[in-house]
Amino acid sequence: MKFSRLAVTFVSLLIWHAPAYAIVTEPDANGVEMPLPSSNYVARWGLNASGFAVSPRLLITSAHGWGGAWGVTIAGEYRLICSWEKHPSADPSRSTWGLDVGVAKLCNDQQDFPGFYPIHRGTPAAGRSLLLGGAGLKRGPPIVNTPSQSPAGYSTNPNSSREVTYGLNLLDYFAVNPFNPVGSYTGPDLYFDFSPPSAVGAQPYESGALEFDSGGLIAVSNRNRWEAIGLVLTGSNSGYYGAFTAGRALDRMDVLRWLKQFDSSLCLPDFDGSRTTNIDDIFVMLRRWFAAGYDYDDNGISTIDDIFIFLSDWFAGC
Ligand SMILES: [Ca+2]
Ligand SMILES: [Ca+2]
Ligand SMILES: [Ca+2]
Repeated sequence: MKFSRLAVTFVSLLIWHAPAYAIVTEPDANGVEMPLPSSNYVARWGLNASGFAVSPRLLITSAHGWGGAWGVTIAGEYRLICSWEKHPSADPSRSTWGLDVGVAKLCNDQQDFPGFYPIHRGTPAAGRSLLLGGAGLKRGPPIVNTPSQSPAGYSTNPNSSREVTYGLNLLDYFAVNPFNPVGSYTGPDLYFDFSPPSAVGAQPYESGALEFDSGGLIAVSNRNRWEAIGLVLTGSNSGYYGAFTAGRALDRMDVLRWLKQFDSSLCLPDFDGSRTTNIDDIFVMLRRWFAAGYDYDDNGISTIDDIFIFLSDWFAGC
C-alpha cells in the first residue's frame, strides 16, 4: 500500500490529535504511579494499539490492533512508518489468535528510535518479575466489594490521558509445550494477574492491560536492562483484581526468523543471549534438543533435521 507523504502527514496529524489512553497500575501506598523507566521505548500505535521498539528501526505491535497508523510516538518523539506486516500465521479475528504479531519499520529518512528492548532469549519462568508498558486506557475510580468493603481494583476511565504508562507484575503462567509452546497457535502463552496489594507476590505498581494496550511491552530484566519477552494480546476490560493479562512470547524461531527479514541486525541464531552467534549457542541448542526435543524449524516435530538446520544457520550467523 502506498501513501503520499502529504497523506502520511495528514493521517499522522489525525493520530497525534486523536484521543488515546494508557496501562492500569496499582499506585504505591502514597497514591503515586510508577515513574517512567529509563528505557522508555513503548509507543502509541495508531488509534487502538500499543507497540515497542526491538531494534533501532523495528517496532513490534499486535496483528489484531492494526489501525492504519503510519507513524508512532516513542519517548515523546514522532517517527513515520513506511511498512507494516503481520505474521503470516496471525489471526487478527482472534478466533485462534495465531502468531498475533505485527512489525512496523521506520521510513528510510527517519532517525533511529531513541532506544529499544532487545528480544530476550530463553523460556521465562513463572514467578519472574515483569515490566509491562502500554498506551491503553488508564484506571478510573476504585471498585470496592460490598458488603466487605474490600478493595477490588479499579474501573476504567474512558477519558483518561493518552501517555504511555508502565507497571510491574509477576509471570504467573507460561503455557509451554516442548514441541510447540502454544500448541497449534491457539491462544496466548504468557499470563499474569492483577493482584491486590495484600496478595502474596503482589508487586509495587502492580499492573494489568486494558483496552488499547494490545501490542504493549512485556519485559524481563537481564544484565541490568529490560529485554522484551512478549507482547500484550488481551486483558480485562474492567480492571478488577484477579483479572488476567495475556500475551504472546517472542522467543520462537518462526517469529525471530520472520523478524530478521525486516532487520538483519537481529542476531540469529543466538540461544545464549550473547547478541552474537557463538559456540555456546550450539551447546544451548543441543541441551534443549536432548532434554525435551526442540523444533528449531517449526515444522511441528523435533527431529535430527532440526540440528542440521540450526547448524547451517549457525555457520551463517552474526
Ligand atoms: Ca499479579
Ligand atoms: Ca550467542
Ligand atoms: Ca523440526
